Parts: sequence; structure tokens; C-alpha cells
Amino acid sequence: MTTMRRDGAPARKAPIANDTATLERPTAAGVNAPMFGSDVAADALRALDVPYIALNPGASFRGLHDSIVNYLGNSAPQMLLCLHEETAVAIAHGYAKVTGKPMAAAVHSNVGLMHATMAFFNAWCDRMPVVVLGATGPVDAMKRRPWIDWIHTARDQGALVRNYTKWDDQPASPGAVREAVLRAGWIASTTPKGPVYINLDAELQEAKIAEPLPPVDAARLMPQVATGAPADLVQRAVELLSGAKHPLILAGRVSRDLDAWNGRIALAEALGAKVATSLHVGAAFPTDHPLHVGVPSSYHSNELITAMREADVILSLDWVDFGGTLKALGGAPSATIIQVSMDHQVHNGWSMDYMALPYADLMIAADTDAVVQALLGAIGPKRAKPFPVREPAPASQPGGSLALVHLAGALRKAVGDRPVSLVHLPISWSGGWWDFCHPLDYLGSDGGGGLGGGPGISVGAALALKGSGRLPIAICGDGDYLMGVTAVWTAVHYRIPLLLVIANNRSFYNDEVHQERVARMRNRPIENKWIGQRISDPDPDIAGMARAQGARGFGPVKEIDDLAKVYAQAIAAVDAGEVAVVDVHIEPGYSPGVAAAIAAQKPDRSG
Ligand SMILES: Cc1ncc(C[n+]2csc(CCOP(=O)(O)OP(=O)(O)O)c2C)c(N)n1
Ligand SMILES: [Mg+2]
Repeated sequence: MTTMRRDGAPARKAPIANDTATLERPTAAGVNAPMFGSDVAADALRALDVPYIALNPGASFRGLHDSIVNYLGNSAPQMLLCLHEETAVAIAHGYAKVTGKPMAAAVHSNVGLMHATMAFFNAWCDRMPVVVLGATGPVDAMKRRPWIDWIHTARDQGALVRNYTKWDDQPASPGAVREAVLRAGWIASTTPKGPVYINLDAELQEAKIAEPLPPVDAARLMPQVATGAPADLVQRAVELLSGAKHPLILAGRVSRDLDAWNGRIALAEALGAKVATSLHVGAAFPTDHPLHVGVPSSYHSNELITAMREADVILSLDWVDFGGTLKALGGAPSATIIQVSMDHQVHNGWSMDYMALPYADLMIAADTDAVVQALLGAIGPKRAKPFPVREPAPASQPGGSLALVHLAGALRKAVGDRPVSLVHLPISWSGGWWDFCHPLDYLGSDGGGGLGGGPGISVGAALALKGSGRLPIAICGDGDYLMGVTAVWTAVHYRIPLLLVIANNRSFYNDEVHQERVARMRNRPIENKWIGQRISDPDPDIAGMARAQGARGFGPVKEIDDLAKVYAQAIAAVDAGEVAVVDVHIEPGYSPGVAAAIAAQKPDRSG
């Protein structure tokens, strides 16, 4: 008989096997040489050095599935079973947010790919590398089984995702499969990074290969691409920045590398430059540094606008929506603009995620980390002037009923000084609640604003952080959690410790803000804003959904004073290798700052 714990989850009898690699070991199949087309694809995947392939199965890639299990021995890459294809790609996205490297995902022909599309889009907008393998029923109609192979064969499946992938292919021979997989890994990993898709013909996967392919040295087919800056442009930037009285750095898309992080600090200090960061992307500069402008935000804070007004030279390190940010000045910027970005290389005619066209007096089309290193090399790491120590912001814990600010404050207290990675944050988060002092302290948003990405991205990030000593914490809205909730099962199944805290306002509240705005503009009753938005009656059992998938479920917590105890239990569970979900009932309503920022976005489409 299984004993039950007080939180309702069955107690585990044995200690948790914490090593993902020991799970789902196949019986040795004794296959040592590639025999089928899909064995060639599997070999090429291994050459990419992707540790995992997240997937939901399908007959269209049963050949590849067999090759990974029985030819590769379900190792390098190891399969991670997901309950939805969107989760599979989101996990790969989250993994890349930590490592900067792709892992693989596999999705069934057309229908699986259709499920996965939003996660492709999130990874695309986030410029994160992901290698997705898909499949089609036999391209040769003579080889198709009746009915099922016909509905699961579509011409040009890549068209479903072509507008938000860097590249796609449908190779037609084993040699072309190998080349396509290597090219996919190479293109995905080359800055600007992004998702890629390869569609494998079922017939080609399952056909015997006539003879083994000649061996190749994969590294020679995936050369390093120089993304440094031309010396003359670096020199021009050095002159501009050294001559500036009020330089400002907008630190946007940068890597998670600690040396690069330290380089940005050294550069800012050498120049005496102020630095702004954004919640759209991972931590780029210590938010408690005296040179940091205000707090990181997804909107244009007053401090940022003031800093841009005062600046005489602005250095953008691939700042997301640089053009739109400059527009907040209300006219052409008076500062000289240096834009460091390679993003234009992936702009296309379908997705407007390239955003407003920014001013650029000096354009450096190079990798942001490399340019900072080059600038630092030329300027030297000396301090221009001493920096006063910034007083820590007082922990503001306003009274009233439990709100997001209390959820955040109590969590910050519960984790203390231990290293933590915030792997996901809800829309209404305020950057002043939690300082980021290491590149892995915060990993950025979902990229494409696709709701439901949060849980999967968080599981992928937690997978990459496993064994790092960092506590992965995801804070998700209830709407986001409910859309992507089955990612919890994959985390539990593969022993990926993660703390998920649900900011549960029982609503798609962001859109209540919008309905209120529309009602005000039209002079209609704002008290109707909740209709078609509230997730209540019944309240979904958030913790119960976690327990039903083998995770520890806590809550709903409804009192501020109960948070500390519940967090302590949940953190202890994660430390013991489990997945913990804490349901926190917060007041519907955004902090005045966030609500005002949403409402103040221009143009407001009122005319
Ligand atoms: C796939 C998708 N569907 C719908 C939306 C529109 N949308 C943006 S925010 C939001 C509400 C989010 O709800 P929740 O995660 O609970 O956060 P809250 O706004 O309540 O803080 C919705 C529906 C979206 N961005 N993505
Ligand atoms: Mg909500």
C-alpha cells in the first residue's frame, strides 16, 4: 500500500534517482553500425553534441525513434518524453537560455508540428537555438498506408514554421540527411541564433542504406563563424565613448558568460557609463550596481527616458526594440547612437519582431560580447571615478491583502543568500523586487509573448541548471501555467528539480487591464472587464494538477503570513530533488506602476 503525505502526494518509497541519464535504459540491441536512413540521422544528431531530444512520439518518425533507442542506446541524445509538442520545443528553448547551445526536439508529421508552432515562435523572437526534427508520411504516394499516412503527409511542412525559423529542409537521401542535420546545428548556433526545422521522409528513415556513408569530421562542416567587430569600427566607437560626458549603455541580448558579464561591468566603470537592462532578456548587468539605471523593466521607465535624454552617446548592445525605446524620447535622439547588433541578418517580411527602425550613427554588425571585449581592450579597465555604494532598496511590503509584491518579497526572503535562477517571471513583475547579480540570476522572458510557454521553458532551464547548485525558480501566471501545465510531468518523470510558484489571480488579468482601457475610452462600464477573463467557478486546483503529475503541490496560500512556511517546505522538496508547485492566490490587479505602463503604451489605438 502506498502511504500518502499530508499534501496528498503518494510518498516515494525509494530515494529519488536523481540522475536523468540512468532513466529509461534500453535493453542492448547489439547494433553497432548504421543500417537505416534514420540511423544516419541519429549519428548526425550525436555529432551535434546535443544531450537531449524532447519529443512527443508519432509513426512518421518511428524509424528515428527506433534509431535513438536501439542504435544510440537512448543516450547522447537521450529522449525526454513530453505530453505536448509545444512543451518539447519550449524545453529546448529553456535549455538554450541557460547554455546558449541547442538541444533537439522531435515532433510528429504536420499535426505535431502544428502543436509546436507557438514554441518555435517564442524561441525565434528570443533568438534561441533549437534543432527540431519532424517527419512526413512517405513522400512517395505508393508507399503510403491507407488513410493515416495520407492525412499525415503534407507538401512543404516547413512552410508552417518557415517565417519564424532560420532555416528548414527536407533531405532526400541519407547523405543529404546527415548534411542537413549538421547544417541545422550550425545555423541554429550561429549569431543571431534561432530555431531550425528538418522534415524527415518516413520512407527514407525506414529504408536500408545501400552502403555506409564515408565518415566525416563534423567539426570541419560546422566552422566557427567570426562575429567580432572590424578594428576601425571599434576604434571609432572608442573615440565616441571616450569623448562622451554622459555615455549610456543599453545592455540587451548578451550571453550568460560570466567573463562577458565582468567585461560589461569593467567597460561601464571605465567609461563611467550608466547602464540600463530589460526584463525582456536575461540579466545583463548587476541591477544593484550604482551605474544601473533604475530597475530592469519590460516598459520604458521614466529613469530610462531621463537617462536617454541626458546621454550624449548611447551604446546599444542589441537592445530589444531599440527603435521603439528611442521613440519614447518623442523625437530624434540628440545623442550619438552606436548600435551593436547582427539581428538584421534574420529579419524577414512576415514577422515584425524586428520592431521599429532604430537610429544608428555608427553600426557595428558584430556579436555584443565580442564588441565589449574589444572596447575594453582598447579603453582599459580603469575606473574613471569612484562609485558610491548604492543603498539597497528598502524591502517594500505594503499592507493589504496578498498581492504579487508579497509573493515576491516572501520568496526572496525564503531563498536567502543561496544562488537562485529566476527562470521565468510573470507579466506584472516589477524589476525592483529582486536584484540580479550574476548572468544566470534571471533568464529573460518567453521571447514571443506566447502564453503557455512559461512551464516548458522553465523545465528546460531547470534541466540545464541541474547540478549547478542553483535553485531554479519559475513564477508563472495562472493562465500561463494552465496552458503549459503538462510540462510538470516531464520534469517529475526525468527528475528535474524545479520550484514553480503560481501567481494565481484567477484571471487572464492582463486582458482585464485592456478591457478596462477600452471601456474607459468608450465610456462604457469598467465593472464588466472581468467577463470572459476570470478563471473561476470553479477555481482550477493548481496544486492538485501538480500532485496529479507526481509533483509536490502546495496551497492555495491565501494569507501573507503563511507564505514563509509553505515556501520553506517547497524549497526543501526541491532540494530533495522534487518538483514543487506553490499556488498563491493573489489579488486580481497589477501594481500601479505596471498597470500605468501598460495603459500608457503609445499609440493606444483609440482613434
Ligand atoms: C497564446 C496566447 N494567447 C493569448 C495571449 C493574450 N494574453 C496576453 S497576457 C494574457 C493573460 C495572462 O494570464 P496570466 O498568465 O494568468 O497572467 P496575468 O495577466 O493574470 O497576470 C493573455 C490571455 C497571449 N499572449 N498568448
Ligand atoms: Mg492570471
